[in-house]
Amino acid sequence: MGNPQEFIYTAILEGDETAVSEQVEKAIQLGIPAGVILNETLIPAMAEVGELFEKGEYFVPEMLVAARAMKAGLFILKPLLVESKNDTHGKIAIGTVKGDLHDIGKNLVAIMLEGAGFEVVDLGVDVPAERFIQVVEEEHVDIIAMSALLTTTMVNIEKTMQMIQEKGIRDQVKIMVGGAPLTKEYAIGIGADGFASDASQAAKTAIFLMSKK
Ligand code: B1M
Repeated sequence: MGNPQEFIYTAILEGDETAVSEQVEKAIQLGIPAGVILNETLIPAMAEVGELFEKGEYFVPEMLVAARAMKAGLFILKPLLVESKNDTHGKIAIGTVKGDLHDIGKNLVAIMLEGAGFEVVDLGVDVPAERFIQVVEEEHVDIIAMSALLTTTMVNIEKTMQMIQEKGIRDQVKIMVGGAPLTKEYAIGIGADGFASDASQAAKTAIFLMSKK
C-alpha cells in the first residue's frame, strides 16, 4: 500500500476529486500536518500538471480537472491552515486581475491572510480595475492584493495601479502583487508597495505593509 500523499499526488494528476478528498482526510487522520500535505503534495502535483501542459502531454481540460481536484483538497485543509482570526490586522481585498481565470494561488493567499488575522474581501477572478477602485472607495480596504498567473495579464496589474493613481486614491491604500510570472524587481518597477512569491510570504508582506500605514 502506498501512503496517502502518493495517492493524493496521483489523484491530482488524474483529476480525481473524490480520491483527493478521501486521501487528504486519511492523511489528516494519520497526523500529517496540513502544511506538509499542501507544500509537499498538492503544490508539487500542480507544478507537474503545468510541466505536462508545457510538454504538450496535458491540455486545458486536464489542467481544469486537476485544478478542481486540488481545490477539493484545499477545501478540506482550509480550516486547519486558518488558525486564528481573533487579532484583526486590517482589511484586504484580493483578486486575480482582468483576463485571468487562475484562482488556486489567489485562494491560498486569501487563506493565509485570514489565518494571519486579516479580514479578506475576495473579489474572485477576472477582476477589472474599476472593481478594485470601488472597494477602496466604498469598503475602505487597507490593502489591495492582485494576483496574475499569465504574462499576458500582468499588464492589467499596472493598468489597475495607473487607474488608482488617476483617481487620486493611491495614498489611501497599500498595493501588493504576486503570481508565478511576477518578480520582486517587476513589483518595484511598477511602484507596488509589496511583493510575495508564495502564500505564507504574502501574509508576512501584508503584516509589514500594515505597519507602514
Ligand atoms: Co493555466 N497556465 N492557462 N490554467 N495553468 C499556467 C499558469 C501556465 C504556466 C501553464 C504552463 O504553460 N506551464 C501557463 C501560463 C504561461 C504564461 O503566461 N507564462 C498557463 C496558460 C498558458 C493557460 C491558458 C492560456 C491555456 C489556454 O487556454 N491555452 C489558459 C488561460 C485562461 C485564463 O486565465 N484566461 C489557462 C487556463 C487554466 C485552467 C482554467 C485550465 C486552470 C486554472 C483553474 C483555476 O485556477 N481555477 C489552469 C491551471 C491549473 C494552470 C497551472 C497548471 C496551475 C496553476 C496553479 O493553480 N498552481 C499553471 C502551471 C503552473 O503554475 N505550474 C498554469 C498552484 C498554485 C498554488 O500556484 O497559482 O503559482 P500559483 O500561486 C502561488 C504563487 O504564484 C503565489 O502564491 C501562490 C501559493 O504559493 N501567488 C501570490 C499567487 N498569487 C499571489 C498573489 C500575491 C502573492 C503571492 O499577492 C497579491
